[in-house]
Amino acid sequence: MPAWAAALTGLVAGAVALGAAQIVAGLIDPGAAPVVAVGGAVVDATPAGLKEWAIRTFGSNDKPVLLGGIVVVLALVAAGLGLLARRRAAYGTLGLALFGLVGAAAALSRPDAGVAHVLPSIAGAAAGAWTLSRLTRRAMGSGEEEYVAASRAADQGMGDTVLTAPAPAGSSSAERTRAASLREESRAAEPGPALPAVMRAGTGPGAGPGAGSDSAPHAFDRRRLLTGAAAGVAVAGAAGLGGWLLSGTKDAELARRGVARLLPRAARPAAPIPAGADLRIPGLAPFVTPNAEFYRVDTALVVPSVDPARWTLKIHGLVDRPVEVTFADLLKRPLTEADVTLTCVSNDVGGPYAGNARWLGARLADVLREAGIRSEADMLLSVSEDGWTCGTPVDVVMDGRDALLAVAMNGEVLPEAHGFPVRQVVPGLYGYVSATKWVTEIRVTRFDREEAYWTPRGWAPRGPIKTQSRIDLPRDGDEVTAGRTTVAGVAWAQHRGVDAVEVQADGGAWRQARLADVPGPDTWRQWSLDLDLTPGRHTISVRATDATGYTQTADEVPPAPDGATGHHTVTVTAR
Ligand SMILES: Nc1nc2c(c(=O)[nH]1)N[C@H]1C(S)=C(S)[C@@H](COP(=O)(O)O)O[C@H]1N2
Ligand SMILES: [Mo]
Repeated sequence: MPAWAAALTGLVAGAVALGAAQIVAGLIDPGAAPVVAVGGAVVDATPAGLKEWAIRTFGSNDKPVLLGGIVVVLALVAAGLGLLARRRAAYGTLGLALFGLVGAAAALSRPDAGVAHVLPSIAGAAAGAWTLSRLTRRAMGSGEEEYVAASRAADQGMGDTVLTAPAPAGSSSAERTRAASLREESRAAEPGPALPAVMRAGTGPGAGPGAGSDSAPHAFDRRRLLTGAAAGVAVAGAAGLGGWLLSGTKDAELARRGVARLLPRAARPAAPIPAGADLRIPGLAPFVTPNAEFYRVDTALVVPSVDPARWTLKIHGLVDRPVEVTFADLLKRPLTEADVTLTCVSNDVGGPYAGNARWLGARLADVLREAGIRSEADMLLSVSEDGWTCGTPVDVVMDGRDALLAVAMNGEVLPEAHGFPVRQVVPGLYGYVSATKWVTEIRVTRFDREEAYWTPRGWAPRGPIKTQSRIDLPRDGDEVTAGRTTVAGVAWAQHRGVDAVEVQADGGAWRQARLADVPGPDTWRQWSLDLDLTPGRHTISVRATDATGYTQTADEVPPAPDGATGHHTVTVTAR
């Protein structure tokens, strides 16, 4: 078999393996699909710096990029296995088995894994191995049933067209000669038992009726390989699609719609957002970030799909009365509404990982007090459906701010990507230490006893949000018309509040920007200032002062370990 054909058999076998794995994963848990499981293991094993680089470089495309990269690597390996299998069929089987093992091990290493999670990888490896041998036999014309069919057809006197199948009209005599000489080469190179298994297939025990005849049981047949490959690709595609459909995205969407009808009104509604909170300047981030545009940061390659009917929140550890709250229990509580801006610790100065929403949820402090939280507790280790963990300081949650177990975002049931059915929201803390999505457990504990997900990966155990400001317009590198130019952006210092924003052009004096209204200290604050720009290049910087009187430092530090500092600066050219 020519090299390209061997590589193709490997590729198709790989595709069938992934398709089969996907459909089995669809039945069990989408997170058990080998590509997803390996991806998850890669995410967890990736050094924090590299992960930050990926988030910065690919933004919210980081997950598709990673999954795409894994698929490309798998494709190369699968093609390589096809080539190896050409030397010895067992190599192909062995390689696929090895890959099944890697997939199964990765699936088992996931924090939410059960024993059944090995099944997709095993099914995939088996389907892949079967496909590889089937395709090879088909391409080399040693498939037994073809010969049975052919000889039957011949008996019935309609043989000619069928009998030509193993050496079709399409294959030139040159090709056949080449195949034959390749065969001779490999015989010479590997005598005796080392003969490639494919080559021996026709002559060994159980060889078909056509074996040994000269009608080319071993001749490479391009057309039969290509039709077989096409069938394999179709099967792989159908299985992949089936697995995706099975994987419950539709169920979760239905469940969300069901919950929408149950969503109670707020017992403690938020004050209306002041009319002056949104300056409505084109290019400026709107005061309320629409759900569809809200940034998303998490380690979940597949959005966990949680059935609210089966969801519970277990609260245990340093409490007098451990409880397990159901979704219905939670909705029965008096719900609080709050406008809170979330911010990611890995946001660069001027970066996009901040968003503001109106959340509806039960007050976490009330729930913890009812459970009898003990005085020695200083950390809430919350755990999500997919095993991610987060450590939140108890004093912050208990100090009266709107720390919520949120069920709705901007008047809608929580979107799946933002934690459906329940997530934490704590004003003033970066997301990695507060905003657990798909939360299922809160272990009341101590910082000196437990570590959350990001801590051993180089991030600070505690993460209060640093006072920050951002210029949204003009954007860095923009060309503007000389003369009056509006500069505008947002500033945040959650739970302290923003008291002032100043703008500096070309290193000159700091000038006070006009501040928009805010409903409270927990949201970002829009600001704007009109500058007079002469023709030429200009640098514009911004800094905020929070309600404690602290003014943002100009010192630049990177996001790790506890949040970036420095002034956001843009350079524009006025013409
Ligand atoms: N389950 C889970 N929750 C999580 C995370 C995660 O990786 N897994 N990431 C956190 C981080 S780092 C941030 S910044 C916020 C982002 O919330 P969002 O995606 O709704 O904007 O979610 C937090 N909650
Ligand atoms: Mo984050």
